[in-house]
Amino acid sequence: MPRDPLIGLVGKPSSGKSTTLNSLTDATSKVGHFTTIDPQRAIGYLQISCACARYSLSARCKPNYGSCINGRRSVPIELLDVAGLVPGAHEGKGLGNKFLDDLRHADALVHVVDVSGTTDAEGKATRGYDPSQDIVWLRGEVVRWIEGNLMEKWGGVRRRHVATKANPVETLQNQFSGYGSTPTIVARTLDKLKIKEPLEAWTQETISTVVNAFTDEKFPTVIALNKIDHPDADKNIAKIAKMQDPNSIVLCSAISEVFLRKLAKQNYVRYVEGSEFVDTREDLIELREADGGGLKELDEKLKTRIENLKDMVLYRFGSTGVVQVLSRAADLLGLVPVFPVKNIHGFGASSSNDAVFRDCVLVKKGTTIRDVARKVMGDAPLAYVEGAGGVRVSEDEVVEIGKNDILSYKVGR
Ligand SMILES: Nc1nc2c(ncn2[C@@H]2O[C@H](COP(=O)(O)OP(=O)(O)OP(=O)(O)O)[C@@H](O)[C@H]2O)c(=O)[nH]1
Ligand SMILES: [Mg+2]
Repeated sequence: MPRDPLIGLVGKPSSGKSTTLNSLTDATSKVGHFTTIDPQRAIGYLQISCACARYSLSARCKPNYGSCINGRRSVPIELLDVAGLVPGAHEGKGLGNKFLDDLRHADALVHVVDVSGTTDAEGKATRGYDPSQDIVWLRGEVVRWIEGNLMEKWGGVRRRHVATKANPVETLQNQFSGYGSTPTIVARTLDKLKIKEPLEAWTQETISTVVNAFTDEKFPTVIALNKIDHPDADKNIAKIAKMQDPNSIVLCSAISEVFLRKLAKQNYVRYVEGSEFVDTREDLIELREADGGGLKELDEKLKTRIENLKDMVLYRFGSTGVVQVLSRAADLLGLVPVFPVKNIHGFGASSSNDAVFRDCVLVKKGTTIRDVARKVMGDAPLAYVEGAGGVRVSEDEVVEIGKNDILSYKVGR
């Protein structure tokens, strides 16, 4: 059965992993140096465009989990806050081995980088540190952890490979299954590399190349440049932007998102999560909204903080960026939101006032209608499946955004 997708947050101590997690969830994981000792799982919300928008049914869209506002739906997704990694983690430094082990089940990683340069490689306070280094060494730690585990057994692996006349995909998959790998992932890794030598003749260099490519396939990584609210961030962002694939980078200020969500919860501001829109009572009165939207009065100190946050983050970057961090991870994974409905004509509703599209599941690209059925219904016997328009669809077909993503499963023999 396909597991729910899991996004792992990694980074050195004090880069802002727990703050990022908190900004995306309602959990309160403790914030501070080396405070995260055990992996913490929490539910964050991924913003997607909901199927209700396609049918102009947004007014009646009432998700069982998460929310949907004007067709922007927040779907729960599992996040894992891994404790801070330091250089040498793969050799056990700073409990690194244990922390790396926690990553095994992640489908994608978010590397939270302190782009302000105010913490060194170990997470200690400093000024002027070059955060582009963190991107390089952290990736190196992940690769060397996997490579180290493989090399420990390589002699035996090679002998068995020859003795059993296995193919390289089988042999490697046996070694990589502990990372939640699949034969498809291993096959894709090897296809891209086009290695000519047989596995038993692989040199150390070839093995490193394979592990590197496997890391790319198994752990697609978003680089979240955090703390953009800090005045030192700009020059570091510019440098990193030149070195990295722009698609892998997202700018964010986790602390700003935490602050805005807290103020919104306490009814001081109206804030659309992930957007640049923050309104205070005064703003709303100016916009002729009676009663200032029912918001509370702010004191001068809070007003100034909000103004600063708008100037330093929202107006310059368009948002605090954390919602976009998750969206980018979902893009890298090619996640597809699927909407199982009872009634394919009413989209879940039996009468015209009922709520529609109550359920939504996130699956990885390449998932079939049958896989989704197993996830949604377990072992219940399937009679047939209907797609949008009430047409029957084959269980072998793959689900995609806009195609086979609204499904009605009929049970029975
Ligand atoms: N200026 C600024 N500070 C931030 C931001 N995000 C986090 N911080 C601060 O950075 C420090 C560390 O944040 P944490 O979220 O605890 O960092 P962590 O990566 O979870 O650290 P460990 O659990 O020790 O690995 C705290 O003082 C946060 O307030 C941000 O966006 N901007
Ligand atoms: Mg933490």
